[in-house]
Amino acid sequence: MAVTEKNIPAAQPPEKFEKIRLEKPSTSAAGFMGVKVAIEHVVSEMGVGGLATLFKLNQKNGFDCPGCAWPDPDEKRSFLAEYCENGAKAVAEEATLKRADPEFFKKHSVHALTQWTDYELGKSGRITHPMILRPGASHYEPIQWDEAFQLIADKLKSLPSPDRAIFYTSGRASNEAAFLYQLMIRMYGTNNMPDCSNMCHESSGYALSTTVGIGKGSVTLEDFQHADVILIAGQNPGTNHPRMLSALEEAKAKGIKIVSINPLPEVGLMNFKNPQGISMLTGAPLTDIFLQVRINGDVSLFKALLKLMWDREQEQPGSVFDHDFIQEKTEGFEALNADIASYDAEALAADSGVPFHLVQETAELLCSKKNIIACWAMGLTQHKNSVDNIRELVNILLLKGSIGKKGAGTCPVRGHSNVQGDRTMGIWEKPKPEFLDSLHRVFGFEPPRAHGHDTVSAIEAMYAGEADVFFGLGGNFLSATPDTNYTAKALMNCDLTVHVSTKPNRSHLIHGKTALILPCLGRSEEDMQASGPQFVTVENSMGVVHMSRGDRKPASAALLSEPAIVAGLAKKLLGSEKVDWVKMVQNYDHIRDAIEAVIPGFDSYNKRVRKPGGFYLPNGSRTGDFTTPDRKAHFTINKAQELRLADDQYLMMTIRSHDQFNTTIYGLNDRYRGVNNERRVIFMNPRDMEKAGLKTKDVVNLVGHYEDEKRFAYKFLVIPFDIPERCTATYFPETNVLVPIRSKADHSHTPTSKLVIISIEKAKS
Ligand SMILES: Nc1nc2c(c(=O)[nH]1)N[C@H]1C(S)=C(S)[C@@H](COP(=O)(O)OP(=O)(O)OC[C@H]3O[C@@H](n4cnc5c(=O)[nH]c(N)nc54)[C@H](O)[C@@H]3O)O[C@H]1N2
Ligand SMILES: Nc1nc2c(c(=O)[nH]1)N[C@H]1C(S)=C(S)[C@@H](COP(=O)(O)OP(=O)(O)OC[C@H]3O[C@@H](n4cnc5c(=O)[nH]c(N)nc54)[C@H](O)[C@@H]3O)O[C@H]1N2
Ligand SMILES: [Mo]
Repeated sequence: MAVTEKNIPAAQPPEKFEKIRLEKPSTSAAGFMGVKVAIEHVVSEMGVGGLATLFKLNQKNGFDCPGCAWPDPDEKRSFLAEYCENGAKAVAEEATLKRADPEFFKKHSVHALTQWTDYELGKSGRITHPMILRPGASHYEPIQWDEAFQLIADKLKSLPSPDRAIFYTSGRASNEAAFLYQLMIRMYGTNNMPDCSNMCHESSGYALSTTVGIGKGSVTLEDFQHADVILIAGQNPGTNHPRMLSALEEAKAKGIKIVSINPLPEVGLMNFKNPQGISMLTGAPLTDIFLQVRINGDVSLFKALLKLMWDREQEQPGSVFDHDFIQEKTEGFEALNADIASYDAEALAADSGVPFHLVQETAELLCSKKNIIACWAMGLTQHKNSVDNIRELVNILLLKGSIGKKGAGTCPVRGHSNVQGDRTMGIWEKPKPEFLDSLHRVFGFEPPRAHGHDTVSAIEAMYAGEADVFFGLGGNFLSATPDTNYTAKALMNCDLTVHVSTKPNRSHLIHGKTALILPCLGRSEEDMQASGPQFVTVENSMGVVHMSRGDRKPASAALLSEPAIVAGLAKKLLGSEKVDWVKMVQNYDHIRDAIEAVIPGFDSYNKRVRKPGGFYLPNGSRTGDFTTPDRKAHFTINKAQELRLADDQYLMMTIRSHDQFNTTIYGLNDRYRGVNNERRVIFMNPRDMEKAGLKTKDVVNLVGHYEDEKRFAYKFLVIPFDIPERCTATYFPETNVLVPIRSKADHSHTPTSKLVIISIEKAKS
């Protein structure tokens, strides 16, 4: 077997153990403990004064939570503050009083910092000054903004082709920053705009736009209160979208049924105590039916449900499917109908790992109810057949006519707080021709038409020496992407790597010949420009565009806002003939005017977005107007992925602990899963442990198997857990080293972070 790359230790979190403490997993999420932990985080990072900041979180005149993209209620906002434990952690992390200033970088060499864990790196605090690592130097040193912009512009101008530069975006960038950024990049001449979406909901975007005509979800928060059934597949809201639990709790109180589809009995979904007040449910579980699917068993499960629904429809025609809707609004029913007829529901259920009687019970529910909402996240999107996963869910909704009306529809629950807005603003390597035509019309330049690199192909290009400059607007490219050793080599091949960041991360340490860190303001901070304090705008997971205004004193006087950083570079790179970059940033209303001129749906942007709560963007699938080329919603025929495991092999999913935001590690506890003070763990089924002769806390090495390649992740502690046999779970990003660069989803190219084939070896002590 081929061993792919030698591990580059500096590129990965150090293989050192903390002091693990195991408890029984929690039986309920949030509650008083959630408030306590939130307050502890805020006070330890920001002092007692920090608590006042929480009151502005997600209020109509406050700032948007830098955590997830779950929407705020249109009308009622909770009396305390519209925050959750993990939102509080996100704010504390950004608004920390700790500083990674020039002294910090003088004291610690880049090499020394590589020995720090991601947790330690993040806890060093906010970066205060622009920093440069010159060729061959051991330490970052300060640089003036002007000199930094000139250096980047000179390098970009010297490239033989603009396509030799890569411009990454992470989903926290505001609409204003994202719009200016893509404008600069396209005027420079490339569509090389990989973004975090490529690793996240790209599969949702692809599946939805090709079936229902728009890559975004169709439901609003209000719909949750009018559904009959809410399906939640491959999502852990208790940790990653905690405010969703409040919506689910309200729905539950109305008798709406909740079905969870997950290899893990995630505590938040099973049981939730509202930290904001007295629970409406006296401790009753949220989930009505828990379908403990094996990793990647979803297509089989959905097909089994379809077959059982189909059987009922044959017995009592018209009782299950919505034939008026199918007739009027859809395309492809005949083919799907013929396909379903060939399924064997019991065999499919067996393949999915879910007991047949639970599949029957769920099918029964779906047969008898009309309004279904399907929610999903990374458990469906990060597989080879992730587009099929989502299209199969869409099939269920379409057969029931459960989209385009109140209380029903699609709900891909987005990750980063403005990841959806960034796409709307044109951060995409495959821009639509109409969007480019618009840019041409408004700004009078010829935008590049050829598609650019997505995340995976950008890494491959840098690895192959086909790109010289990497620029990241936010994010942590090295650690968030797959195949850490391969990506490290790719970045190290560059002449110049630049990161616009708030805090130190591993991407600053694995660098090109020259490396720059450009520190920016955070969401909670006041953004003062020539015309006065500015607000920015963001779009949440349900297509609401609204303002976000910070008022804290910036972490350092030397910080620039993201729009100001982009404009500063753009002026040096492109001059001010076609776009007056300085004017754009003096007052962000000018940027919003430009957005209005280019992007449909933003009429009277400046006026409407000043309205508390903002406005909804147009969304055809919400109203049953499917904007596919033939104006129909499309049924699709999908396939389960064929998997063959050797006797000693397992499926591994990489998931988030309760104490992290992606690669930012808030703490070392995964409270709901009962793991404290350690992240280097692998969750296993106790029967698998027994068969493999493994005991709790045994130290193991993980070996990834892909085609004839092997990859290694060293030193993990075995933890027994309620997870299907042959399935295992580890935390991202510690095991990204095992996710093969070439293992990506069909169509969307999302790395298969939820399905890695591994074997487990006892480590030599
Ligand atoms: N606090 C906090 N909030 C966050 C984030 C964070 O890191 N921390 N990250 C943000 C981002 S960018 C995103 S994209 C979202 C991520 O939100 P999630 O998608 O909830 O995050 P993951 O931890 O990746 O969890 C995926 C869930 O899918 C399940 N799963 C894995 N494989 C499968 C499968 O094959 N089938 C099914 N049915 N389920 C499966 C896992 O058990 C887990 O419950 O959260 C956002 N919000
Ligand atoms: N194995 C595995 N890999 C995954 C995933 C998985 O589930 N498993 N999930 C994938 C997903 S869903 C996503 S979205 C990606 C996330 O990929 P990224 O978005 O690239 O990663 P983050 O960890 O969110 O980025 C954190 C860094 O952003 C910077 N930052 C924070 N706030 C700001 C800000 O306001 N402005 C700027 N400019 N910078 C800021 C900080 O310096 C911080 O270190 O990872 C993907 N990778
Ligand atoms: Mo994400």
